[in-house]
Amino acid sequence: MATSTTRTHHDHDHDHDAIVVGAGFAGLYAIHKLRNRMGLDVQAFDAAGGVGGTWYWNRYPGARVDIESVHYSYSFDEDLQHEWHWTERFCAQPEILEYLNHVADRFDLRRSIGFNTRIDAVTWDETASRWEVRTDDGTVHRARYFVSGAGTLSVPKKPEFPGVDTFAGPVYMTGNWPHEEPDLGGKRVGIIGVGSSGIQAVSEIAKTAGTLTVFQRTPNYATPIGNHPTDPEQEAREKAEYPQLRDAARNHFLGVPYSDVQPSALAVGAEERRQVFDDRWSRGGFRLFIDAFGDILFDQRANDTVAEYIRERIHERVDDPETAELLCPRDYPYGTKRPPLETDYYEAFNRDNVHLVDVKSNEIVSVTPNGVLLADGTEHELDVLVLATGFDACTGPLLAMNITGVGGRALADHWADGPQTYLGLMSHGFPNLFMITGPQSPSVLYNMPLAIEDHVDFLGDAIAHLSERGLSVIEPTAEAEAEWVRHTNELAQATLLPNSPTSWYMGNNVPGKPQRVLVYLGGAPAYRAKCAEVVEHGYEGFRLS
Ligand code: N01
Repeated sequence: MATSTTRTHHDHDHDHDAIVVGAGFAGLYAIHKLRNRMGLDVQAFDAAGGVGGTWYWNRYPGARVDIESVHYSYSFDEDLQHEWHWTERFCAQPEILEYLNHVADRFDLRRSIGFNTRIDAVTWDETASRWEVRTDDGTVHRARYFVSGAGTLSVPKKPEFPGVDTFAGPVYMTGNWPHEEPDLGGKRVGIIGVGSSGIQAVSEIAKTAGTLTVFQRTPNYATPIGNHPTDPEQEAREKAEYPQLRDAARNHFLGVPYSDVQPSALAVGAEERRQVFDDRWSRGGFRLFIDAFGDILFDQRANDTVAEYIRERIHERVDDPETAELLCPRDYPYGTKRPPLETDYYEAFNRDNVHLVDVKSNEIVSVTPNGVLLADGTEHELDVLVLATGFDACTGPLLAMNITGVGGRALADHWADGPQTYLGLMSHGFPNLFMITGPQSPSVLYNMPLAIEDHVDFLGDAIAHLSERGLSVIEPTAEAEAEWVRHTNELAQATLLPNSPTSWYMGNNVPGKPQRVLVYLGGAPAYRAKCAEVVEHGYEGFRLS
């Protein structure tokens, strides 16, 4: 596996057709599409020392995909999907990183990427109709098109705990885990946060730490992932059926070829419902969510049935009833925070070395040199502190680049009350700036590699459409954008999502962030149909010039 740790700028030539941000799933496919398939001059940048994006940074113990690897992979190249072998149903981070390195080498993408390079400012030059992009080494690059593959969950939330800098031991963030695996053996480890990252990390760290103290504010509805080594016969079957599987995935709400959703949890009797949940529980994966009954995200009473089922199962798995009850979510609907998938998470709390601390009733007031101090004066002494406190999702990665559009208007000002986009792909006043899996697109609710391919194909086709007509600028109209924002908000209001007090889907996990839905909730098929219609109608809602 080749990696690059040096800067690889093309100092002799800073003018490009397209600048791409990121070398994760999104950036890599964007380079391939625009450079290899369309023949454009492309320069990409990534702050990391190698490819991988989220899979480069999130190296914490237990980091693993939660969509089956056979589906969570690129579909753009037949040979690639046939030659690659996934060793497990849900692969761990090192294997996904290896896959992305393989893709970078196989399609010769690395030479277009400036690694260890962060983008400081992105400014629209109205006279030249080009983007000027300043990197952290002071270099300015220019390009007709700016394509952000900066990710949705790539800016970790700033630690909110006073005194965190005074802690005597190391502080590790799950979203920026050290490359040299820290030795947690025998140490007193504390972890704050029980989202998908915290839950995956707890299961693993519990095995080696001397003690593991889990600081939980809001319990989560975690369900079994059901991981196992790849079955060779199933793999052969899936490879033979890949075109149909991909097609079925793109036609499913979540972008996975699950197909057995029933309309309503309330239309069946308790016994039948239980059988459905038992079946989903034993098979593992995301099937318990939307795929069991179509109304779980929309009807509180339907949602209550799955929530109660999960609480029962938590009580069955955790020996101490008080700990079990503390682990049971009770005050928000299932699925309104992204449900984590787990292996032996609840069993970790049956170990003598693992302690659960409720920091909702007894808040964290600060981090001290010795550990974590709670409101009642209890100090938990620690050698190592792990922050699994989440991300400034969806908008954070774009706003971090200091983007300024037409008339010197900052994207931060345009989005002061929440993101405003058309199709989650572009914003009015920011011509030729494409956001792969941007806010208000299905993004994280649509199997990411496929969501990414759809967006890159859309923007590639749009660029080709312009160039075939001797045009060079595409920008959504203010009206189309306002209507899309209205539509995405309306869709969210029809679901239970706004009922979660701290969900990154709604932006309310970050203090001070505008509370607006950050994802499109109409599902992948409806979204894809809308994008196709826009193209069929000559890029309806966009102004081309
Ligand atoms: O972040 P989160 P994450 N005091 O926001 C707690 C993807 N992902 O990194 O709920 C105390 O979900 C916070 O508590 P609360 C996936 O899309 C996928 O875990 O705000 N606690 C919560 O418990 C996922 O949804 C995988 O009360 C504080 C936790 O920190 C997304 O990334 C694996 C706090 C944050 O949970 C984000 O997951 C990992 C405070 N001040 C991630 N601030 C896969 O399986 C925050 N918390 C593929």
